[in-house]
Amino acid sequence: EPTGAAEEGGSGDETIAIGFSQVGAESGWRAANTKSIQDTLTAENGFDLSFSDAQQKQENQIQAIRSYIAQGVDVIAFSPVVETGWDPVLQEAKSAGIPVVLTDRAVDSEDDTLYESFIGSDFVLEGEMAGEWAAEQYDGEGFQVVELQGTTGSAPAIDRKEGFATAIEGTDLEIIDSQTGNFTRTEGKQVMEGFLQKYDDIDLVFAHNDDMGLGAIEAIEAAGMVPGEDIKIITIDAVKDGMQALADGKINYIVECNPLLGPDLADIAKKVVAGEEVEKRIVVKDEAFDQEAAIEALPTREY
Ligand code: GYE
Repeated sequence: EPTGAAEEGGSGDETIAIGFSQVGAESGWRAANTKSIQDTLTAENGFDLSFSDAQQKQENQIQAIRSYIAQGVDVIAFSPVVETGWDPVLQEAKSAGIPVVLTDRAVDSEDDTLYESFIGSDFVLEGEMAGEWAAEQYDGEGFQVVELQGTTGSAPAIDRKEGFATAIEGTDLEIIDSQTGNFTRTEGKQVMEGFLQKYDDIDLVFAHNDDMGLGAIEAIEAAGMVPGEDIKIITIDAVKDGMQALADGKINYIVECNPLLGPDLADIAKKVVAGEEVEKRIVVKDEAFDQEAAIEALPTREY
């Protein structure tokens, strides 16, 4: 394989073959994340991208990673659907000399030599920001809270749950039930329907992403109640549909999770392939929005 510079009128760089195993297409956040990756890891930017969608199944991701190893790509990137169970396949990549970059979600492994870098938000902090706002607004009102969790075993579900619980400790907000809606609108709606049948005094929904919150809105409206008023809603992500619902008063507060990870991934992938040192952890910064802030942000919102 030819290496190095001095080719005819080119960029001076060799194309980087990168395999990316995406979680799935479960949410608006995921769609924006996929678009960012596909728009950034382009031929013009020096990449040859192989992209696969694991449909929220770890075995599909493991299979995709194995096929990237077999292809002999220069770098593998993926967003692990769940936290545990990655050591064997990451060990295989390491033995093959192929660097791995984690984007969006973390793995739970004792051995941090199995990947080069992890680019993504601080999900515990996101949960805390959601819980702090809830406490500020509603402490003292004896609020009963139901929680719509993300995909069981995923980093954002585990961390957002923990962050929120920590932030409402010592207040009179009480989480009366918590179930997974798998980060999808359909399952968020179904789980909320179940909660509404089971409890007649739900005051607040904390949904681990906008899509499940949007599903909950449908269930609340179908039950003849007004989302954002009769039942308050806090979500995480701040994708367009969520921000629109916040602007419309159907959601009360959204903590952002920035999905535009393509540029950071391109940068890290280039460095890793060039054998440069990279930061082990790159934390993406997130804001939060109330109704007024959403109305202001919507016209120029990228995702
Ligand atoms: O919040 C959710 C998506 O891993 C941060 O996955 C991501 C989460 C995001 O399905 O909408």
